[in-house]
Amino acid sequence: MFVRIDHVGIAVHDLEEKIEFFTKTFGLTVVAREVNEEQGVKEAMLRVRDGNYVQLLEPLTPDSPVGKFLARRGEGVHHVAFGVPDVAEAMRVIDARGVRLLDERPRHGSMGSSIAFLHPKDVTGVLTELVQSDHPGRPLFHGNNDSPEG
Ligand code: V0V
Ligand code: CO
Repeated sequence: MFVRIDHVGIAVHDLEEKIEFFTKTFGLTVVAREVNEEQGVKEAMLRVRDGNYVQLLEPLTPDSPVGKFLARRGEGVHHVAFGVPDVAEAMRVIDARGVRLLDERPRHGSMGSSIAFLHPKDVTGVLTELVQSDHPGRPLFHGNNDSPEG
């Protein structure tokens, strides 16, 4: 059901400072920025290639998911997000396989996507996100996964 690694979410204290670091150090480009009140984050998507991103996440409040994570563990990888063709269908199948869903229905995610989270304790300690997107910059999958292009 996973068609790509869509993004790696990284918790940061200062979004602007870390955008500067990732763009200057690795030559990545910011392709989207959003404040997501429901998720409690200010975030930026940095493109590695179409469909594959680094997501930098700054908490809006200390009691949000990313705020609590930063207080407990400090900056670092917060979640891994996989692209799926149909998030509602993926949720149904994964739920039936006994993994706890953190969302009852898909939520609004970056660049117009529909997202849902799985409990980290049921995925070997990894907070896992499902992403469905029909954004042109997020193709379902690449025709040839062996030859990355620019
Ligand atoms: C908490 N735990 C984690 C974790 N956060 N483990 C791995 N990765 C993380 N990010 C562990 C924590 O250490 C505890 O383990 C256990 O899970 C239960 O923690 P808790 O005290 O219940 O923690 P809470 O209240 O912080 O809740 C954790 C969860 C929460 C994962 C349930 O953060 C959540 O609902 N997250 C989903 C929404 C989210 O993260 N949104 C921000 C990204 P021990 O100590 O018991 O062993 S928004 C986004 O990605 C967007 C918009 C997008 O992509 O478009
Ligand atoms: Co994410």
